[in-house]
Amino acid sequence: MSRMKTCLACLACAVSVMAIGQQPVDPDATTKTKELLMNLHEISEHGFMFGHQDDQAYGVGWKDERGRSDVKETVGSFPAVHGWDVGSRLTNDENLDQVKFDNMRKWVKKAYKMGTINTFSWHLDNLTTGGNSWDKTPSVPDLLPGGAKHAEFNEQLDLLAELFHSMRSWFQPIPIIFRPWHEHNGDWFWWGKGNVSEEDYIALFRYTVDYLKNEKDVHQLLYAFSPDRSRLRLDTIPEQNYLWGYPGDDYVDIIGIDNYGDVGRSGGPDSEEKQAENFVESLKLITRIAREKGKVAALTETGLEGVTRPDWFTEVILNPIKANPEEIAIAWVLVWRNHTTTHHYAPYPGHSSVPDFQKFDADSITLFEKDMRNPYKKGKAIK
Ligand code: BMA
Repeated sequence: MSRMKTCLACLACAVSVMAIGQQPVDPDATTKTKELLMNLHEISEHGFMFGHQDDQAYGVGWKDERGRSDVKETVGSFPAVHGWDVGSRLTNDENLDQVKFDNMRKWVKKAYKMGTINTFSWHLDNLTTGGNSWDKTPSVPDLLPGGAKHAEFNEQLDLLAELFHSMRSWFQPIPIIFRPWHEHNGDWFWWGKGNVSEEDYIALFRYTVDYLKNEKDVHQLLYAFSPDRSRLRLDTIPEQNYLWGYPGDDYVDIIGIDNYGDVGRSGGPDSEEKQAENFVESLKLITRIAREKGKVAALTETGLEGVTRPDWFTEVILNPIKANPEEIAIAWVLVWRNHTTTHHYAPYPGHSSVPDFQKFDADSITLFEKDMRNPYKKGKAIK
């Protein structure tokens, strides 16, 4: 059943690569966090989990209604991965998309208890200007030690650590995949290429990880790196291209990618065929890099706004992954939030993509909550 093809020519090497990869970057990670990482390796070789941003918080036409989820209401099961965001500032009581942090804590716990996984991104405001994440004014040097906004940045990190510490079940910290400073090879965030030097980006990533684990004793995190596919050249030296800003193997557990440009968006440079080809190439690329480094690969964000193609889930996502069982091994695919009838990435009841989404769910390689057992116990992740 395993699709693992790492270094078949040299079994000893493959074994040592796997062994390295099964240790999180935080040597003091909790046992459950360590076992989660091992399970992610295993899951990625068998199939992939379906993830959705803010799934329990709101959907199309509802908000804060107990037990609801557009995914559950279309396929009868919650997603296996729950995405959350801790922007814009942790000094507020809700995030940038009006999810109250108190509610988020509750939903994270529920996701954990259901045997599913939580992942966090961070659309932090630009602390230099007071603008949002999309304010491109350079800010990273201000955040680093010695910078004018360093104390303010530490305050945000302190609150983030406090939030993570408060995410517990039976007094035990809930493992979380943290994905800070995402899409940094694009120029749309203040931490993105063009608004930051590569050296400073790396320093920011490392400072964030070191501060949380060494200063704040947060030991329930796996760390994800997730460049954006649109700014990755796949034709020439894609590995090198992918690794722009890579903080190092000691700082990254998950080799991610965000990809909205190859999944049917119109108005871009590439034809539908070219997009499909690039989609596959980008997933092969992260699989290759993850295997070389002993890490886990994941499609950390994707989606077609409004799911305007009714067969999107099977034709654009599932079938291309299924067609490359040896070369694509990703642990999850996360689609973005369901906000309105025009800004949503998962189906909702009555939407034209529901029948296809049900087919996607029925396929044996896609994993939803109902397929999960206990991803925090080695070897017991899926049913
Ligand atoms: C974007 C949009 C915004 C949202 C932001 C952060 O893609 O969905 O509406 O505020 O992500 O979640």
